[in-house]
Amino acid sequence: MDCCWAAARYWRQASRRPDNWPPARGVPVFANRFSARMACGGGRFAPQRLAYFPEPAEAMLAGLKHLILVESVPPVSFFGYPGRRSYLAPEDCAFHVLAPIEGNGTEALAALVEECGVESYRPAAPEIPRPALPEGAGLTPDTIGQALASLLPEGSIVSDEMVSSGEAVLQHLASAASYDLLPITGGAIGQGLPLAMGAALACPGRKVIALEADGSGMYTLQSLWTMGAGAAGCGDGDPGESPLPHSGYRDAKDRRR
Ligand SMILES: Cc1ncc(C[n+]2csc(CCOP(=O)(O)OP(=O)(O)O)c2C)c(N)n1
Repeated sequence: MDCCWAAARYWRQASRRPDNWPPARGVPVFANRFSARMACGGGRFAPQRLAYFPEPAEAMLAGLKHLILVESVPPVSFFGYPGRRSYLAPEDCAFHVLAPIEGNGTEALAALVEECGVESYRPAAPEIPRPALPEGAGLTPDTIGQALASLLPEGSIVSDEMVSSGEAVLQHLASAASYDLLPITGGAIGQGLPLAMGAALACPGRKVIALEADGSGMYTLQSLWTMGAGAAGCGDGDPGESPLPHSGYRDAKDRRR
């Protein structure tokens, strides 16, 4: 499960009933930037994912005195930078483990809700209208995000290795249909394309979309061949879609004739 998800659900319940649980108002809910999978879109509450780079991540956590960890560990930078602390939260921030990383965050949060005397219920996901396609605009991270939010099929899987373009694209997907986000899980680049290929093999009925930065993609270009050659029934032009200028391999098409 995604810990912040559950936290968000209960927090939203509390925030809808401000008279019942005033201390819960305004509590920020963060999601681990490096969680391997996160359910998103479909009108779900979207916890703030910590930024990829340490400077903006530190700015997001600045001033926090307490961080409650639910199936998570204290957030650290993805690289050890000389002269910088690895921990992203302020030095005087206290960590409280509500559920350890191998624990059951859902149960822990449910127990917390009960302890606080707040009625528990699962709010219905609101209907969010799909945004219109951008018209006559150039290809930018914003227009890619808008187009995806408009067209993403329900239940899609998105492999995200956009690096510095990521936030600009993903901010638009809050209004997309329900999808699973598979982000890069650390500083070592090159995972996005093979991850998309693996997801397509594992979930043949679902649309898999690889959002790939060009520099990162160069580390594992072989995946494009695997996709283009239609490996394991994932061919026919639908193993994964990439905004990289890739319109198919003529050689692979010729071989299929
Ligand atoms: C395996 C590995 N080798 C080298 C690096 C160093 N590195 C960090 S970012 C980067 C280039 C990323 O370019 P791109 O994917 O186009 O993303 P952008 O920064 O342009 O958004 C490199 C080579 C790394 N992070 N991981």
